[in-house]
Amino acid sequence: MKEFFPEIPHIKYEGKDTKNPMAFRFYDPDEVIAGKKMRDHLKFAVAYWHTMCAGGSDMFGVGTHDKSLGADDEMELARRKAHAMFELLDKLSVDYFCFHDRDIAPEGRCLAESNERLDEISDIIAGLMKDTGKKLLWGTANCFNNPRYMHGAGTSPNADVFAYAAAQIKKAIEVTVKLGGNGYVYWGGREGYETLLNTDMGLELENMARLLKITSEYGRKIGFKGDYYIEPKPKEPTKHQYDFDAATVIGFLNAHGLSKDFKLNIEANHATLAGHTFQHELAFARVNGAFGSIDANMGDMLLGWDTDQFPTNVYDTTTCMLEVLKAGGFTNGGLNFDAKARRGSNTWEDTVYAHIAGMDAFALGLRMALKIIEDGRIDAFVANRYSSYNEGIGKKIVDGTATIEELEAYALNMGEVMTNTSGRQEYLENVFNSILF
Ligand code: XLS
Ligand code: NI
Ligand code: NI
Repeated sequence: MKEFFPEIPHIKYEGKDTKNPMAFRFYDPDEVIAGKKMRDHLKFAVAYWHTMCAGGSDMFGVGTHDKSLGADDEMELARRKAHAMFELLDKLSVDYFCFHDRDIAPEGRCLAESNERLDEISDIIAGLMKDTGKKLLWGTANCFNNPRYMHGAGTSPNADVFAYAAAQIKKAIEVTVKLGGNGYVYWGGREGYETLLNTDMGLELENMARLLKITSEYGRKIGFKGDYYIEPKPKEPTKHQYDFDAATVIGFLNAHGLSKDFKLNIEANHATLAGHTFQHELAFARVNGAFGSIDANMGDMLLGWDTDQFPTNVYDTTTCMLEVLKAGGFTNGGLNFDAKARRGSNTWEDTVYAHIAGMDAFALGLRMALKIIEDGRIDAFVANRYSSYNEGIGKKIVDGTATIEELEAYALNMGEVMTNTSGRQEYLENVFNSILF
């Protein structure tokens, strides 16, 4: 195939002082730090739906970025998009991609035709993967766009819709397995409600679990060895999404016996929509053994929706990479840029600048997170803060050997708690800054 983006060069690492906008300043893919290449620490992925499909349309206007790639029918466009994405992966030194079924191949007139189209395009993608060594971070099914899903997929009141969604997800998992995907994501799409006046919440939640169970078990049967992820989001498109946040999803998975086979895909912008920090969601997943993968983006403090901006906030990328390192790094997961350039940034150069900005912000975040760990002051402070659990009554509490009577006797004898020491938040914030700058 011809080169689609002759105006875009191979993006190289030129170091932090370069003024070349088509270069990395912090991301040096093959540089080894803390025992691993940067590319293996960060495991960047391009999101097919944003990078190859989204043209900038919003509720007030049509697309601004022509992504038709010179094709004049939708299947020809699908073929070209596949080739064009691999050109971008190569030029950006991104090793992974993620897709929804309907991103790679447009929906046909019936499920059978949609499936045939998926077969054709996934053959092309498989060939390109073989030629380039690029990998699939995860696949997923778009069960929210088509009007049939207007009341949800697994949570639709209409059993025919449940059946259709199950069949669509079955095929999406098959394609994921065919492409050697490391993961499969379930984002709730329209699994939620607009009003409880028309909603049987109990049945909807049970059915959502049934859909996860029947499709995930099928994946294992056909040899899917990767991770299943749920991607929490509190609202949008529905007023209340059932997969509200990490805590809600972990509770749901436990309640339905699904926790063994599911981890979480944490998206930065979804965390803030839920009223949490990105780091909170990552930490909550990690301490519950459910940390899996990340949708790397950011929201806007002044806007209450999923703006899906490319991440450029280095505080957030640093605290994110601290959590990733504490989790032992990514296994099957990675950093998927579920992000798009703004509507006014309407050229392929802008798409590339956006990826460079996100990759450099995370590369810098990784470097800073390693410096914070190496410095050791913050970790040492936290360890010391809890040191009362290392001996005496504290040790008995964490070992589970302290009885309630013993705790009462201890408290009566103590009189009053005399040793509550300062949490030193401002000191720690200053240490954090002093390491970064
Ligand atoms: C939407 C979600 C979606 C998932 C994949 O808000 O972020 O893009 O990542 O279905
Ligand atoms: Ni996402
Ligand atoms: Ni999102």
